[in-house]
Amino acid sequence: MPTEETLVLVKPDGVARGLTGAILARIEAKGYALVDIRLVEPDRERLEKHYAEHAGKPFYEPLLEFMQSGPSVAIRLAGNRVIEGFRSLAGTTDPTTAAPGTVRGDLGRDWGLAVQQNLVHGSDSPESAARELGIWFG
Ligand code: DAT
Ligand code: MG
Repeated sequence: MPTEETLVLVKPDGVARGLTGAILARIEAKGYALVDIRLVEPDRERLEKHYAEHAGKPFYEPLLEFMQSGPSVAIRLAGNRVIEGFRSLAGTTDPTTAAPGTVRGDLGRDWGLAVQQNLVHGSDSPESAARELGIWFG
C-alpha cells in the first residue's frame, strides 16, 4: 500500500502562541515525514473551500474570522495511516475534554469563545486529504 498523505495545519493560535515547534516535534517523534511545509495567510475564498462542510453552522463565521487572524503553517505529511494517526495525536475537537497526551489535550485552551481555537487541523478521510491538499498546496 502506498504511503498515505494528509493535510495538517498549525492554526493561527498555535503559530501566535509559539507552539509550531512543539507540535512539529510531536509529529516528527511519531515518525511521520514532512513532504512540504509553508506559512500561509489564507483569504476567505480558500477558507470557504476548506470548511465547506461547516457552512451555515453557528461556529462557521467565527471560524473563518479566526482562521484569518494570522498565519497558519500548512504541512503535507506522509506516513502509514497518517490520516488516522495525526487525528489521534491531535485529540478530539474540544480542548477541555481532549485526552491528555494529545496536542489539544495538553496544549489547547478553552477561551470560552464562539469557536474552538484548538491549535491544529488534520484531514479526516482520504477524500478530505486529497481535496484539502489541493486547496493548500495546489
Ligand atoms: P476537527 O477540527 O476536530 O476536525 P470539525 O471539523 O468538526 O473538527 O470542526 C472544524 C473546526 O470548527 C474545529 O477545529 C473547531 C470549530 N468547531 C467545531 N465544532 C465546534 C463547536 N461545536 N463549537 C465551536 N467551535 C467548533
Ligand atoms: Mg474536521
